[in-house]
Amino acid sequence: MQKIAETEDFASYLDQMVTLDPRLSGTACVLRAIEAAAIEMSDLISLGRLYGQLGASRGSTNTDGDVQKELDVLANDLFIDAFKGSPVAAVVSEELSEPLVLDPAGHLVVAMDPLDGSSNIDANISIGTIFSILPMIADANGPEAHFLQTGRMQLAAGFVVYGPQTSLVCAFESGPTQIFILDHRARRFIRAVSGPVVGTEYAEYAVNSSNYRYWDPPVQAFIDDCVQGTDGPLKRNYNMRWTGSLVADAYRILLRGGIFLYPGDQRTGYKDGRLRLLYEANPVAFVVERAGGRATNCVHPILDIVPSAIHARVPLVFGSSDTVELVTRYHSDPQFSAEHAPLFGKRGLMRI
Ligand code: AFP
Repeated sequence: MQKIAETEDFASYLDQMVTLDPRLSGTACVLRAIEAAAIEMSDLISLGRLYGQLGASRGSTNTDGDVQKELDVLANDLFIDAFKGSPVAAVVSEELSEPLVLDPAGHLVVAMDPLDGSSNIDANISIGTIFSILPMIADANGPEAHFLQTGRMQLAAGFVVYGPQTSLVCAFESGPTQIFILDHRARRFIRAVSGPVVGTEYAEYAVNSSNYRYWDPPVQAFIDDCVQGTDGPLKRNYNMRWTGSLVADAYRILLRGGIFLYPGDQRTGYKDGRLRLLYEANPVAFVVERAGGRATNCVHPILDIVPSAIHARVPLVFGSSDTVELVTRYHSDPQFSAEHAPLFGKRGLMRI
């Protein structure tokens, strides 16, 4: 096996970041805990049904109202146990209705989706863990208050993709996004991409098109124009991908560009879309922006949004900066959107 330079693994990267800024030692401790738990998760997930009915429902529901899968709860417990050895004062998890207080002497809080994409478990499609590390705030009125900060306050954030490779995507407040791949033989994450750049060359959109009839007109107009390709006003042919797993779509966009949309829609409970601000949109926006991309709620930067509650949802659009800004224009400039509507009033090729 080729000798990997010591400076190229996740542990060495964390050491480098702490050397540059000793105040990050607590954050690095939390990230080491996430790394260890992710390796354990990767082992379990790779066994699939051999380990047990990981995709089986437990009869309980999470804050999404989604039925909890065996692996959802197992992942939640595994990461929370891992945090107990680090300065984490409290955790918000998609699997827990209220913040969980851990170390009262801790100075950090963590928001996480311990297992994102769990409806894909039995289909052997990539799933993931998403994490956001925030500083505690002074004079907070209860544990929840620490989490109601904008995403710009994140000290570090990222996600793990349990796929053909188990990859860890991470960024600190300062410095570019980094991508590490798990070497199962050495049981450590090795740096694979330092400073990925979300390109603008690749015309590809990720959206669940079955919701088309529920979208607001600007989103319909944008997707219509993508579908029309070079025959339409965008003069580009677009490809489409939808994995049903945010981390898989985010990883692909980090590496080759494109745009992801989960907008609000007219379905009950989906006014602000499906994805959660604290532990899905903010961490993804954090790493995408540090890779030169953009992330908005269709109009405003995700990282500027003050959470109204720990499980608040938010419409999410992220990816190549020019395309994200184009979607904003469809929303903010009705004339532009109308001009892009196909002539003769027919709303596009995708009337459903
Ligand atoms: P699950 O964790 O319930 O599978 O949801 C996954 C997810 O939160 C995100 O990873 C996907 O991008 C999105 O939902 C898929 O949503 P739809 O099932 O509505 O397409």
